[in-house]
Amino acid sequence: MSGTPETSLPSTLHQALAALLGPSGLLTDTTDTAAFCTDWRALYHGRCAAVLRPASTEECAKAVALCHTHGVPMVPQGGNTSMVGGATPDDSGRAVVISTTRMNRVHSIDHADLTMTVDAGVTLKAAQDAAAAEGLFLPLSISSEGSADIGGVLATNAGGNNTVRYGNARELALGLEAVLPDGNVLNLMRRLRKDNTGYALRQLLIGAEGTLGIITRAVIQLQPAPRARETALCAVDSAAGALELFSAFRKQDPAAVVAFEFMSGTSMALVNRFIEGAGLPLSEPAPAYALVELSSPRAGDGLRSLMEDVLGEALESGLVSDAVLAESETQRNALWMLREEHAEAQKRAGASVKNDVSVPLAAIPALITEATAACEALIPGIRVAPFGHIGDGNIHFNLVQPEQMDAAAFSARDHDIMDTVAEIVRRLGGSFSAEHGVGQLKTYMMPSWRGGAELESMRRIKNALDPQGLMNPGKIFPAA
Ligand code: FAD
Ligand code: 2HG
Ligand code: ZN
Repeated sequence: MSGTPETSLPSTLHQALAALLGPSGLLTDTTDTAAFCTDWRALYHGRCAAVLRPASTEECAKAVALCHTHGVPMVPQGGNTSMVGGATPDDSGRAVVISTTRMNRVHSIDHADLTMTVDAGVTLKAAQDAAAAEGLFLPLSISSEGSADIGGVLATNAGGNNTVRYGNARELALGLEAVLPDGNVLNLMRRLRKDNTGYALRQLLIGAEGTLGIITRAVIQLQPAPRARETALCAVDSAAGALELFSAFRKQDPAAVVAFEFMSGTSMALVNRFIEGAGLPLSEPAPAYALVELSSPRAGDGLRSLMEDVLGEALESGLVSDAVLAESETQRNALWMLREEHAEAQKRAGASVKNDVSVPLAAIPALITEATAACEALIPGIRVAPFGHIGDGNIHFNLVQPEQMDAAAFSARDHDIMDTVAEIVRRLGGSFSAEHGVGQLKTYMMPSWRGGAELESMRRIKNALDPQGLMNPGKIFPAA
């Protein structure tokens, strides 16, 4: 049975969009649009007047210009993996979702410049694979990379598993093209490493969560492919232990460390319980774990001896109680699976509240101890399941509902929990959102965290580029 359009576009707009985008570029049936109106976490269930799927920058620009003329709100969407409801329309049914999935060409790879030129709708995984096929490496890795696309990772300035060595998405983008809220195309596709000619507008679009325009193409910096790689899972007694281990690796060779991830015993136990095929390759469960990866573009770069030296000493001193080194790509994948399935495992464990926070590295042990005590006092039985990119100071301080508690009752406490953790993070000099952004989930935190001149400057920039407030309304900015 086919669904019915819940809301209709103004008929002149509908006709113009149909003529521009064709049948596969314009979806109005609710059975087709429903998936675009719910987020990965199923926190938000919006509605939209239509989903527009332009196949090129030109089509996207014309579609945006038409929506602008008709005063129709637009919600840019890539892989729809936002953790903060960033790509979900509100429930008014007035907005259109503009999906980039049909803009999906890898245009070129330049071996001299070490860059790739890609459309926004190329998934991160497809971009990584295209680079690998040419003996190169795209150094951005996130668990959602099979769905998240280049436009989405740039719009959210995604971080991830290799940020510790190569930086966030922002650091990787040399060029950008975007359609502004009025349909004008901003072409910043210069692939220059040096270019000091006024404001770096591409950096404004990056991390703007779709509130300033729709990213349509980008030039991404690549690296030579790794030829040597060592991966180990280590049992430690605490986050402080993991940090000490991180420091030991960094002292030996900071350039070799391409990932350093933390997993609490509780969060690892959820992976082992809820993810098929997961299994801890250590003699017994530990209070916490570190996953470390070293890599080099030079084969036989002595990484194995670096790994063995550092771990040997750490095992001897008791800093690490047990460790396993990957002896093959299959084993490496199995170790990474234990880390990458954390989000999925927590989703299956029931309702959860996510705090994607960052603090200075030295404050991580205090964050974990203090926030654990505060949350346990707030909701007895709450499951404290932190994990994350400890080498970047970014901990996903996630809380899973008590086993016997009603999921809706737990979710209703989300602000209590977020505020409790946020106050500790604030005291420790951190940020309430390290990599997932603000979206619609965390707009309420903006005035107290970014208020005054900072939020006012953001509003002025928004108003200058989007005076009608049509581009991704309700995101980043709290209602005035
Ligand atoms: P969407 O979810 O579609 O959109 C995200 C935001 O960007 C929205 O505000 C949307 O309006 C905007 N947007 C999307 N495309 C465009 C565009 N072309 N132009 C302008 N604005 C646009 N994030 C991390 O940083 N690090 C992680 O390690 C990480 N791991 C994750 C693991 C899982 C399992 C999941 C579900 C999410 C994870 N995330 C992570 C969050 C999310 O995947 C990232 O933020 C990702 O970058 C979003 O990409 P997307 O294409 O899915 O964007
Ligand atoms: C990760 O690092 C993602 O795996 C998801 O950022 C974090 O589930 C989360 O909170
Ligand atoms: Zn993360």
